[in-house]
Amino acid sequence: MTDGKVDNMPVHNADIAEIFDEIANFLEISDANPFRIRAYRKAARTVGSFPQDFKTLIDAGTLLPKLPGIGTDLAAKIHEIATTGHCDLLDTLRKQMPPAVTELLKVVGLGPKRVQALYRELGISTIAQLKLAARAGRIRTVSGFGPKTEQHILDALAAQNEPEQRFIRPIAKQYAETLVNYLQHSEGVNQVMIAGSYRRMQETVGDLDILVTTTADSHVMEHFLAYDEVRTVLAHGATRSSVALRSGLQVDLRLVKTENYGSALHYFTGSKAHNISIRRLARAQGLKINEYGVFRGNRRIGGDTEDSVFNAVGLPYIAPELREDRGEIEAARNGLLPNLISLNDLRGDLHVHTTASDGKNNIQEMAQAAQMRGLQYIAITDHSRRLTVTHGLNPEQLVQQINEIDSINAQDSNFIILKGSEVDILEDGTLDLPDDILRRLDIVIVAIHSKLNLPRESQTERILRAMDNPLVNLLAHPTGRLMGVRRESDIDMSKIMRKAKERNICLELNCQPDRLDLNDIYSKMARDAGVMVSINSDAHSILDFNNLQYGIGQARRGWLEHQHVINTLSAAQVKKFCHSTRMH
Ligand code: DGT
Ligand code: CA
Ligand code: CA
Repeated sequence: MTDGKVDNMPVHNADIAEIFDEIANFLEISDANPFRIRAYRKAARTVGSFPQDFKTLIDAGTLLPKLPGIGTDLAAKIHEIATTGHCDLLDTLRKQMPPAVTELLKVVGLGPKRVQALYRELGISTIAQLKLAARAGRIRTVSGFGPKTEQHILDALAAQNEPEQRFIRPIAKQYAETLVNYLQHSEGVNQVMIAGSYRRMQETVGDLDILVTTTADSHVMEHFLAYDEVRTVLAHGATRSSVALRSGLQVDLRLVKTENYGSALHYFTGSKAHNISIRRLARAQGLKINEYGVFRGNRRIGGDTEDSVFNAVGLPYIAPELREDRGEIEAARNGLLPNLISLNDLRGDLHVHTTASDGKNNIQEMAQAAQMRGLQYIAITDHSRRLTVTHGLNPEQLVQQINEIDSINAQDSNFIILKGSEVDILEDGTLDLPDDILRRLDIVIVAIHSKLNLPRESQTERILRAMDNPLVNLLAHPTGRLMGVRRESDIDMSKIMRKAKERNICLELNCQPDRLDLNDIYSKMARDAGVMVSINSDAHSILDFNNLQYGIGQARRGWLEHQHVINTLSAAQVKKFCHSTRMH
């Protein structure tokens, strides 16, 4: 997994510890002397928690300190691993084992004792054999195994074969936050940080990558494995472990040293493509980068903070959301990194539903909830009549709502409610409400909700035709995708963008976590095309304003700055913008 290894990366105590642990595993499987096995286990712990780098000591010609439980034989092995990155004994043991045993050990989390028992009693040495035996109920016949363990093995195997299950952010967040909180309460823990796609604010998360720094004698690894929510331990080592939670979410936990924290965080934040480009840049400058630091020869010149990693290769800090190798390194080099939008920049929300259509709260409740989140205005944009399942409004009902909003606004000048509608685009591209009523609104949103599978050309034409109506201000959830339910509609986005630019129509970045539509790529496309984006909750209840954070995450991945987003403007400016394109 760590392609850094081929870079001839410096050997650290953690690597030595890992090799000792692996040796102990193999010794255990091959029925070696228990004292010898224990000696390696103990050495792994001692080496892993030793505060100075053995490799550095050896390179400096310093004699290795005397350590409890480390005799001449083990000291020689430390020396061997530190200088070569390998251990002959491990290589020999590995060769003596059927190759799949390593796989059994790693993946199923059976532990050496059990792997050995299965090997000896049932001749199981491959995953396929293990699966057959478990299905046939033969595992439970081995002493020390019961039906429960057998089921556990079947579950673990099934989990491996499942098509990759990705979690949308709010779900991942829920599991991540409780776990982080749990880890933070473990003794001796300093920092707990989630890296990977989660930190890059990706719309879905494959697994969580958690980094932890600790004081010397922390038992955070044991604490992690003992977490209530752990269903299966997939791998267990001195410095890295992987588990599957009951939810199915996989978590990788890595213990890193405080002085390596920055480089480890950078490495495990990724993306992989970004890392590769950064390393290429480093190489061109005669430097080497891996999760342990930035090196010139054997000298370490950065890695305690992420800043130091970027600075070592001559770059300013790059926000995690941008790290996709989509031009961020070049932008950083040229001083052209975007000043990314943040949640605080939003002054209003232009897409909000109420009980008048399919929302759960009335106008005042929605307004109050938005105000409590620091917003200055919302646009009430209930569905139009065509959407009968949502109790869409007919012209009379919309007029009634317009009057109601006027009277609410008259009572309270601290918060502004804009009058709007989410008008359905009919199949022929005409709108579901007549112009004379749309003209009375502050903002007109259009969207398709039916016939989402039209062929590309007709779908695109349909939307373009709607956008040609001079009263239209905003195209909501442009692609119509619903993660886990349906793919995006087949539309020619560059044509839509061109029309939006020409007609000064905003494209929505809908913040519902299973929509996040526009996505990151399209958001950046809008930015590049000079099309304004509107980051809207599409709230159907007071709780939904909480979703704005996910839209902001996506917007940041799309390089958006506050000036690219219409609802960073004041209510008056938004009204003006919306009316500026109307022909009277
Ligand atoms: P995910 O989990 O599928 O949502 O996406 P990530 O980005 O979290 O990917 P993951 O969990 O496989 O790995 C976490 C980070 O570790 C990844 O973003 C970059 C780093 N990484 C993993 N494998 C490699 C590798 O082979 N080479 C490099 N350069 N970096 C890697
Ligand atoms: Ca991940
Ligand atoms: Ca991972």
